[in-house]
Amino acid sequence: MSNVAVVGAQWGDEGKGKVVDWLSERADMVVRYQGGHNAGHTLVVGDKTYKLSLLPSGVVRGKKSLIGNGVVVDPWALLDEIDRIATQGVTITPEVLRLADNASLILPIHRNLDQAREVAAGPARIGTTGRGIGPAYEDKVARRAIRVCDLAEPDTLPAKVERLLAHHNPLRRGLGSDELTAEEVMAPLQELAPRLLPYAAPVWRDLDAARRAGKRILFEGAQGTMLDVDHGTYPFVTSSNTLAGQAAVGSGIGPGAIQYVLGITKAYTTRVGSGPFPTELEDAIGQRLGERGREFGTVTGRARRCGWFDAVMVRQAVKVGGIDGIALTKLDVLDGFDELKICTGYRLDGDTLDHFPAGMGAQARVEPIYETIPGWQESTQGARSWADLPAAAVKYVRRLEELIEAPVALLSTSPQRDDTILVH
Ligand code: 2SA
Ligand code: MG
Repeated sequence: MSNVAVVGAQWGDEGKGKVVDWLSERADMVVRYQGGHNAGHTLVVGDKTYKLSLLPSGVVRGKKSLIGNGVVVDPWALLDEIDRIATQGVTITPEVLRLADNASLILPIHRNLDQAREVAAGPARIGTTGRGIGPAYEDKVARRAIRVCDLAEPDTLPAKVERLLAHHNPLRRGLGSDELTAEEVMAPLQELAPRLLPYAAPVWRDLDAARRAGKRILFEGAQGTMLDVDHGTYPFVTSSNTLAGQAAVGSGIGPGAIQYVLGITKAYTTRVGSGPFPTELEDAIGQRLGERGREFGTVTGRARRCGWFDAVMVRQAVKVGGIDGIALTKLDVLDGFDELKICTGYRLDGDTLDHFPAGMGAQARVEPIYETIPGWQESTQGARSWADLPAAAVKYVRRLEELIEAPVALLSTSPQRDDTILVH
């Protein structure tokens, strides 16, 4: 298996960082292709913990790391992250990190708008990370974004910024913020350009060269399938496509280059932010999952909502995203339960559904149909082989495979990279 795309099969935070790190040892190149610094990937390498948002996880191992055109890049956040990781002993140079010159930038106006809208929405808020992701993608699709390459063309930058402000200033006025001049937007960009531009490159050429040389490329997804702007719980989604199909478009390589899609899923379910969550547990069990699983957002520190494994949702993720195999994480969080529940279908207005409906109202109303299966009392934490697992845990995993219609290819039993079981 050479080129792999790693995607979240739930609502993000499935443990992609660890799996990408595990796989990156065998890869030559790691590529981010969507999202931005709303992502939070935690890597535990020896006694060090790295928290990455925008940088591809390969950087901590010195692998060539590409930020593709499909990513929205807050240049200040990127440079801060480069500085922060340097204090942990990881030096990032333009030889290691390449930033797509055609990637769109997240500017302070995007963050302002994201946060102001969330406040204005009150209880109807999306629960965004407040990083400006949505507004930046809006500007990209509306053809008025400032892109990385624009910083290298100072002559035409003022006109581009004027165009952008013609859209943003009325919005800012409406939300009670100050209007901005082109100069106010441009000056800080011009100041950071000399630090940013050395990383800028047509990364699709690096990918093409790598492909022709038979190098192994790892595509690192952010967020998860149910946060996909098309296939997720719209409008409670992020503003990018999070499925593996996006790996090709968001980096500049043909879809045939992606030879295996690895979906990451927790052995239970979590979600941060608002929106439907059929198997959510607002009781002591949910609390126990959150505590045992240390379920707090990497970026914002928000407590994650927790619930039972939703096999309907993951099966849908397998089908819409072309997932070939699953990496199952955090099985050990389920240790010690007498019994476990798995959602195998939904009930909606007297009907039984085998899929998650598209409508916002229907999504909010579906009720999970559960199957109950025996738990196990032994610890699975740190198990390194299938034989180390209690029989009931093996049964649980096998049942999930049947229900989601995909094999579990990897089993992760702790945040430590080596605590990973290769199943097939
Ligand atoms: P946004 O900021 O526009 O992308 O938010 C829209 C929705 O997408 C969700 N979202 C996420 N959900 C889980 N994890 C994410 N990344 C961080 C992490 C989250 C954090 O990995 O820990 O630190 O809070 C992530 N990014 C976006 C978000 O909750 C909204 O529901
Ligand atoms: Mg995360």
